[in-house]
Amino acid sequence: MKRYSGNPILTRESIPEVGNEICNVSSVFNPAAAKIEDRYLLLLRVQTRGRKTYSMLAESSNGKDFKVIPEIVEFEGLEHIEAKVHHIYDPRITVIENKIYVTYALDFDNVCRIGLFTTTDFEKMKFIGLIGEDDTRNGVLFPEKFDDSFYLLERPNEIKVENGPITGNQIILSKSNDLINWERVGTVAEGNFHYWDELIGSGPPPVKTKKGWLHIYHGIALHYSPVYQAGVMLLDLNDPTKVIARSSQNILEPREVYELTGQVPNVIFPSGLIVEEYDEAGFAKESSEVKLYYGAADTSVCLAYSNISRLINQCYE
Ligand code: BMA
Repeated sequence: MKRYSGNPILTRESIPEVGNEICNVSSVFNPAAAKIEDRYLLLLRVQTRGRKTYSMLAESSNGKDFKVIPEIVEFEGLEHIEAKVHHIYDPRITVIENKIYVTYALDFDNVCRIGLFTTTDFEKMKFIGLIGEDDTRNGVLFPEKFDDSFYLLERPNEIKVENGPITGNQIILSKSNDLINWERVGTVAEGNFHYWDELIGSGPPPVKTKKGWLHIYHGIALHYSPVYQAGVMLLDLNDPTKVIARSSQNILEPREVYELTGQVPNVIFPSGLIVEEYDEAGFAKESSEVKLYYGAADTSVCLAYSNISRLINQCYE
């Protein structure tokens, strides 16, 4: 990937004041992305100095210069959950049959779940339900239904890292025909202990290409302190539990000062992806530019470029 020279594209200074809560915030990071009728949208994770998490929207006409809208995104329907939700964060946006879905991680007392929401305007998120496994994160919906089912990649939290959160080393596939009841289909990929991707989790939603589902994910190397990087894999179009190819090297790793230092150092967290061109059958064009939006050091939002054919080739390297 090639970093945009104007990085970071959003910092704490980009966040306008909203009421008493959003004022001189700590950080903005891990954005979801969508391009809707030529408008580039980023759904932002904004963290206050009280370590409260809010969602805010930024928009742009060129995908580089974003303006943050001075409003807090509202969540509707969470009163149906009995347990206390502490944080709602790390969104991913998927548009399926013209309907906008957003998956978020929801932190409860001792567990993390994936919450599924739908929205028409990004001002209000309507809660659909808690989906996937009982303790899980990094939930990402596929952009289309197949075999009459919705498909979800998720990362069950099964590993406790010293001084860190409960995390995991496998991405699994789940399916549902009503978005409410989900069943595990199987394992898609596992972490490679001793290498750059010891623990893994999905990044943005997979992209349909003629060669397979192209999927960017994060890998964590567990040195003395973890290093988060981005990698890429290609999954079978009909059976995404089959990995066709997976890059042995990362495609983006912390190197710039804004990635090396911050609230959590050494973090590149890929979470939003815009593919500029699709063909008439809905496959991403191999020549299409790709914009990857990522959180840097849990502190700011950055942009990196590539194209579909380079990313596919990288899966085989
Ligand atoms: C993960 C998630 C991400 C975060 C990353 C690095 O466990 O909490 O939101 O960016 O850690 O701190």
